[in-house]
Amino acid sequence: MTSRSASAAAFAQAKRFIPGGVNSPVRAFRGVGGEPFFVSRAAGSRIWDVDGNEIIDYIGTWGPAILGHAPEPVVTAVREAAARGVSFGIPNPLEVEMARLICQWVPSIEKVRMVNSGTEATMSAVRLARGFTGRDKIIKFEGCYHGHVDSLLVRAGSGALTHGEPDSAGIPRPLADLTLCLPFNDREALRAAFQREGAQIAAVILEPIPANAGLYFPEPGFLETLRELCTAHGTVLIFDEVMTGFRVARGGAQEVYGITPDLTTLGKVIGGGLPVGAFGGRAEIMDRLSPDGPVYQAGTLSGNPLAMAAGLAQLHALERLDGWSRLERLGAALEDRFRSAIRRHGLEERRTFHRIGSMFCLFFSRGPVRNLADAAQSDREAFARYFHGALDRGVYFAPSPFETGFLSLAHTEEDIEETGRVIDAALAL
Ligand code: KE4
Repeated sequence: MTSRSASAAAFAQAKRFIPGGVNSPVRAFRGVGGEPFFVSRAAGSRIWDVDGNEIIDYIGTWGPAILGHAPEPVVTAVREAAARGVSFGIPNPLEVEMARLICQWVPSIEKVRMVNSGTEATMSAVRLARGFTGRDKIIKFEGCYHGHVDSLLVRAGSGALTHGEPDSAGIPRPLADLTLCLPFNDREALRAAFQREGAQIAAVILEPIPANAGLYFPEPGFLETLRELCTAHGTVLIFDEVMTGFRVARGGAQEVYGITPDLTTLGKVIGGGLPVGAFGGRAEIMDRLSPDGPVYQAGTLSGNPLAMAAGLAQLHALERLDGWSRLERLGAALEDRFRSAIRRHGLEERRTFHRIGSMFCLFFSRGPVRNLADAAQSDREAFARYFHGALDRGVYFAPSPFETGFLSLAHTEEDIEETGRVIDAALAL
C-alpha cells in the first residue's frame, strides 16, 4: 500500500488555512473519495508526491503542461524574462508577439486581449457580446464549464458538476435567469430557443468539444446549425477553447470542425503553466473594448512578460516539434491499451472510451455518450475504485468521472506500456 503520510499531514495543515484544504475544488478528491496527495516536484510526464511516490501524470495541471512538466524551453524563457523584470503594467513587445501568433494560428481571431485565467476570458467575452449586441440573454449548454463566472455557473460541468451544485450559491436569480441552458447536441431545442427569443440572445457560448463532463463530441450538423442560427439572429457565437485551443490542432477545435466563431476564448496551453487567458475574434466586436469602445475590461497582470515568455516558448516548441502529430500517435497508443483492457475484462457494454488527439476520457457507462445526461450515467463507485487502483499503482488519472485526461509530448512509449498494465489491473477492481 502506497504511503501518503506526509500528504495527509500537509492536507490537515491545509484545511486549517484554506477552504476545503484546496485552492480549487476539483483537487479535493470529492469525486473519488479519500484525500488528495501533495506534489513536491514534477518533470516530464512524472510527478513526485511529498512522500516520494513517483507517478505518471495524465492531468498535466488540467491542460497547460502540453510539453510535460518543467520543459526546458519554458523554464529557460521564464528564468530569462524574470531577470528582466517580472511585471511592468506597461505595454511590452512580448504581448504583441503573443497577440500576433494567436491571430496567425487562429484565423477567426483578428484582435485578441490577454487576461489571467480562462474564467476571466469567458467573463470578458460574454460582457463584450452583451455590449456589442445590446442584448442580455445568453445560451450555454448543460455540462459545459466555462470557469466560475456568475452567468455561466448554471448547470455547469467540471467541479461544479462533481460537487452536485450546478447552480452555485451566491448567484442572483435575475442574473441566472438570463442564461438559457440547453442539452448539448440537441438541434431542435436550439432552433426552438432561437425561434422563441432569438432577437434577445446576445451570445451562445460552448465548448465546441465538451471536456468538463467527461469528453464527448458535437454530432454532425450541430455546430453548423449553431453557426447558421447565430448568423441569422445577429447572435455572437463564442467558442470556449480554453481546453482545446492549440491542443486538438494548431488552430483548435474550430480548425478540426471548420466552423468560424465570432469570438474565441483561450487559456492553459498559451501560458505554459503560468496564469494566462485570452479572448479574441472579429475586430468589429473586439474594437468595442475600452479604451476605444464602451465595454470595460482590464487587468493588472494581463500580458505580463513572464506569462508571455512562457506561453511563447511553449507554443513555438509545440510547432517546432510538430507536437500535434506526436500527440496523436501517443493518444492512439494509449487508446489501444484502454480498449484491449476493456475487451479483456468483458466491459464493452459498461465502459465507453472517448479520445481526440491527446485528450481522453473513460466513461463508466455504456455508450453512446452525447451529452451531460448520458455522461451522468457513470458508475461513480466503480470509477472511484479504478481511480484509486491506478493511483496506488503509480498512475494519476482525473479525480472525477466528469473530467478529461491529457497526454503531453513528454509521455513516452514506455510510459504508455506501464500505464497499460496499470489500466488492466485497475479495471478489474
Ligand atoms: P480557469 O479560470 O480555471 O483558468 O479556466 C476556466 C475554464 C474555462 N473554460 C474551460 C473549457 C475550462 O475547461 C476551464 C477550466 N478547466 C478546469 C478543468 N476541468 C480547471 C480545473 C480547476 O477548476 O481546478
